[in-house]
Amino acid sequence: MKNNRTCKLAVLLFVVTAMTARAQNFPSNTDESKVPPYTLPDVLQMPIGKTVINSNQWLHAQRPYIYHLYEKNQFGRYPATKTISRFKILETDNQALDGLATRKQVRIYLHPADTSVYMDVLLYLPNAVKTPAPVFVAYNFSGNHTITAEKNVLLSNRWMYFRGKGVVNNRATEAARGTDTASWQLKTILSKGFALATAYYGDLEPDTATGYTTGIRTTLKEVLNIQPDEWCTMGAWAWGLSRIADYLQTDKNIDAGKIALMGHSRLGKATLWAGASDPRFALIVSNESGEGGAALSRRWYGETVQIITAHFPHWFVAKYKTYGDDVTKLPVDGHMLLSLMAPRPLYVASAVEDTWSDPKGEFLSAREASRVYALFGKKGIDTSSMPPLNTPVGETVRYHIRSGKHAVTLYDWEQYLKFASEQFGLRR
Ligand code: GTR
Repeated sequence: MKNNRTCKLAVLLFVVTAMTARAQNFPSNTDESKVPPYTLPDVLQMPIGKTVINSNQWLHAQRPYIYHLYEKNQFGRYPATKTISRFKILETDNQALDGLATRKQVRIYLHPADTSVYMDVLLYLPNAVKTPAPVFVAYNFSGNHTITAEKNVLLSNRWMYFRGKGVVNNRATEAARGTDTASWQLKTILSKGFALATAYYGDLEPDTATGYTTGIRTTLKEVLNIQPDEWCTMGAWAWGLSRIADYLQTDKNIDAGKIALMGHSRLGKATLWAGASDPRFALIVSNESGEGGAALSRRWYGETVQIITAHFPHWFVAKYKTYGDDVTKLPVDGHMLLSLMAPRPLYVASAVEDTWSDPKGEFLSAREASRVYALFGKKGIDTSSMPPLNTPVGETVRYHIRSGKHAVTLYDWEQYLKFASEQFGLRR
């Protein structure tokens, strides 16, 4: 009888322990007092044991080493291309937005023969700027037609992940036109003298686990000589940003030396990988990119590697998922991804209610990456405590935490435009 009870107790204890271990593995934490201590890999520590002491060592040894770690563990290979894109101007209006801008819609054909493989770029150029304009490049989440109410902007016929207003059976309808103007602040961007180039991220690959079967990882497999599992959805999206840069370099109204990249959330992660992979992007903005982007995976707060790879297995290469159980084995962390932007200006932004992206982790990551900027004589973020709300800090690396939710707001754009004007040496 006693033995029996002991046995039952032992079984119960085992089950409880197993459940607790599992619960500790899986959940996310949003209680700062529960964040356990952690140690980040030292971004300046070379594999041969030495510490990087100058920009030359960084550029020629440490940076390629860290970039390779990202290829291997998180994003896969970034296929090289011999400018395969062809461009077709589908539409132009030099009196768009009541004369404020010239609108162009450009189709970028990505396949040498198959004309069904393309992405459509919506470009607004500021009419008041008579010289080639600096430009912000940023993907949109639900089609070019959502960023403005202008009637002539082509309605995307692609599959839509987000089922917002006007999306029926995962396809856009006319009712979706202009439904996301708040995230874009077109008039502000243009009146500050910047152009804006945007494209729908789903033009490259639908945002699902099987999206690769119809996306560029399949349609361009032979052209780019890369198998779908050698890269990932994030990689495909990032690569598409480089194709936008290909076009912008050919447009005489654009200053190709002043191409800034901005990305929000999942597209912020893709943006950071594009910034790391393509030096033509002269300035990079991460808006609440969170886990797998600017945030620190080793800091147990908000989304985790385990959660993100369970929900979005296609976003990263399969290897990334293997670190879910023990993130200390991951050879990289968010600060190392940010460091790959150096010495180019970098803006990292969070929102206070967006705990899922771990604002503090994003801040600490930007601060840590600033050590690399110091090698170039550039000042990044040198304060160790989080700044107050709505108070940007830092110079070549800048950070803010905004009041409010996970979004891109007018406040965010105002900071990015000011930052880009300063960093590009423009008087705006
Ligand atoms: C969430 C995801 C985040 C972030 C976000 C978004 O569901 O967990 O990593 O990328 O989506 O893109 O809106």
